[in-house]
Amino acid sequence: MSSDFRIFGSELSPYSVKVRSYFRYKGLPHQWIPRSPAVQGEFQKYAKLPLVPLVVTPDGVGIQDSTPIIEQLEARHPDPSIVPVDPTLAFLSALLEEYGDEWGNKWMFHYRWFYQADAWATAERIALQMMGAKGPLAVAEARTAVAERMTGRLGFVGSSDKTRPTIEASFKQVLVLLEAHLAKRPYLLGGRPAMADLGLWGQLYEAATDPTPGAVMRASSPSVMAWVQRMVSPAAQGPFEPWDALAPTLVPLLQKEVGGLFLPWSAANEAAIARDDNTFETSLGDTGWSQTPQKYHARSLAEIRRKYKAAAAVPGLTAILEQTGCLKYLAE
Ligand SMILES: N[C@@H](CCC(=O)N[C@@H](CS)C(=O)NCC(=O)O)C(=O)O
Repeated sequence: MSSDFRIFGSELSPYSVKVRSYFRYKGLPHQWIPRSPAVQGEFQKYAKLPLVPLVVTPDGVGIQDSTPIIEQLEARHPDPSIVPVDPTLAFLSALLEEYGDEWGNKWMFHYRWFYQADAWATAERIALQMMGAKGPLAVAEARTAVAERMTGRLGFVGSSDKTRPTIEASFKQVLVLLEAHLAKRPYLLGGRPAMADLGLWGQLYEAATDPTPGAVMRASSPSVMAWVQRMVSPAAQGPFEPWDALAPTLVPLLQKEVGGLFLPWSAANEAAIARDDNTFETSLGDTGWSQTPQKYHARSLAEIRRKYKAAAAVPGLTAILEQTGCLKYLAE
């Protein structure tokens, strides 16, 4: 049996490239296996859900869902750690990872499938990965099918004519906030990558490869683009920084984005699931939001609350969460 891990993934999947960058940083031997019909039999042997990434360990165990994948591997291969020793930073890193995975996915998915130029370009890349071996006609047919299927899923992440201004304003806002933060350091928490980088980066890496959001990023955010490039194969350049050094440019991100948009959205989504509603309406910032609830997200919100409960006694953490408007959503 091979001593390598196998990652079944896609270059177009933010959660797959997130896991691949983790493996590269840790120096864990692995094979990257693009998902296609040719590997479907092997994929199905180990996958419980039809989702990538799927990691198969050298002893033949399949693991899915990027956050648990990374947490399980981190427990077994602690060095170099992507979790800061300071428990305040460790929690904020997990919170930012969750924000990237869940809210950042809205920017990525919206821009990718809302605009025709992006939908067409991405559908072409997916079709080539899936059907490239079968020739141009199979690729052309797959491209149309992928574009139709994915455009039809825009509502699942909450993208619509109504929510478009909020999603796009948040994307542009986060670029401004990250540009200020990353102008002074290579990674979000200082000299080395953390969970926070992995979650946010997966989404922004994908956005950078799509025509519309990629053009916005290249025109406005050179430090973010340098980080996007760095995170493809991250390397430690120094230690994590202390909170006091990070705070001036990280507090605005936590306040405006995590406490201002992501967590209020999470709470409204959770309340709708509890009521068994088919749709929910809320206001985020200055605009209205409506969508079908996202069931998976209620589970990951519960998980981030569990992490907060475990860290709540850490001196200073609660004050940061209070200051940034996050506490009321986490301390329930
Ligand atoms: N929460 C999961 C999300 C995984 C996920 O949504 N994967 C998508 C691609 S990004 C997928 O496999 N979708 C099914 C498909 O494209 O056929 C994770 O973090 O791994």
